[in-house]
Amino acid sequence: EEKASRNKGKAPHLRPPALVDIRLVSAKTGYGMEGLVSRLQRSWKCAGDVYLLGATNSGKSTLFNTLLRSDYCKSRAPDIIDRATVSPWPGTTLNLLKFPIINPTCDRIFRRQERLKEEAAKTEDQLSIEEKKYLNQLKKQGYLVGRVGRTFQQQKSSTEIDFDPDMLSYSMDEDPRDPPKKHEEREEFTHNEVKDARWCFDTPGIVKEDCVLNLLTEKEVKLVLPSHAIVPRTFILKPGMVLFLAALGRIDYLEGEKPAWFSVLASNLLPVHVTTLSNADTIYEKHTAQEFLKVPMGGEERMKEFPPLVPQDITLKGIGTTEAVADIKLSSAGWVAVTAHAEEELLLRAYTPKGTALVVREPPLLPYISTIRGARIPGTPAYRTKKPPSFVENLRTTGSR
Ligand SMILES: Nc1nc2c(ncn2[C@@H]2O[C@H](COP(=O)(O)OP(=O)(O)O)[C@@H](O)[C@H]2O)c(=O)[nH]1
Ligand SMILES: [Mg+2]
Repeated sequence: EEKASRNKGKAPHLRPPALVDIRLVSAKTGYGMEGLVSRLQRSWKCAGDVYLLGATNSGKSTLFNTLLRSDYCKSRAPDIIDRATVSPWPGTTLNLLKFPIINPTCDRIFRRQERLKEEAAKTEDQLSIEEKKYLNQLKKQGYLVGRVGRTFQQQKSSTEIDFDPDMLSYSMDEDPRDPPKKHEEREEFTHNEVKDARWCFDTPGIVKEDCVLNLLTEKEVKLVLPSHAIVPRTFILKPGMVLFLAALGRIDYLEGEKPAWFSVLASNLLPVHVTTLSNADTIYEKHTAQEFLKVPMGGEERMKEFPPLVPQDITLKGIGTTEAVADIKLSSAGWVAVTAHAEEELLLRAYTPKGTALVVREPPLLPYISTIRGARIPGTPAYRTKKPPSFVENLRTTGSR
């Protein structure tokens, strides 16, 4: 609405183009990717080049790499283009990487649909040993898993006769007279392959000023950015208790009647420590930059250059013991979903390093997250963790699972 009123007076060519679609995907596990490729191909007629834009570490290069090995990219390109550098360190994508986008001709779309149908009819047991192994690896990385494949394979060597009708039919973007090169030769695009090509670009991305990752070393960033599926960790806190997420975030439960649940969604490698208000400051001073709180690392020397934690008071009103009322987002270190008894008023004080963003997200992203927990560990405020099962899209499920 705000956008609409801002754009009202503007000339049509100054208005940002309308949002045409939103997709939930994981470039890392392939979830939703085939759907995204089909959607992008439907826009072929109206689109020119494609740019992947977003904040650093939002996953542009990972998305670029997944698109590179999908039907979105011309079949010769993955062999030629070095895969985009996926790096946890912001700004490492230095040169603009690009690949040529395949022209989705009717014939190609038909063959792609046939392949997708075949894939969806398979069960997990019917996959090859390698595919199964790969799928299990993906399940460790995320809860939503998908499989990304290619319909159009490049002829690999002159002995393998892999009949490709696109090589013989007349097409606008490829010259059928241009024979595929032998594998040993250094591959390069021919003039015909690139002269009318549309390109998909990876970009270095936008640096967010108030992001905690800017304050961290490469080694620290690797611990903070989750490499595996996050296992939610829930704790029950009484008023007067404090929760630390490494030394990057702190939440004090200052006032309230009843205990409340705090579910941490952050890299599994970041320690969570629960203590009391009276011990919190000493713990922070003594253990920050030590093994105990893990990040930042490097002892007193490191802490000299690290900004202090600054507080912000937050009041929340609970909506019941199964549904979180809000997320407290501790910059990019993670977030904590707070679940409290209905009508219960809480006063919290949350901290992030000076200059980094603390955001209260209401409503929360995953309202029922506190219900995914194991049994309470006796004598502690912690519950055993419970890893939710993964879901694989586009595979027929067997009765046994
Ligand atoms: N779970 C998950 N992690 C991702 C996804 N995409 C990227 N990542 C991770 O996020 C980090 C940054 O990704 P990268 O592609 O380098 O981001 P870029 O800076 O936007 O190019 C890496 O550690 C990736 O493994 C995704 O779809 N799911
Ligand atoms: Mg990148």
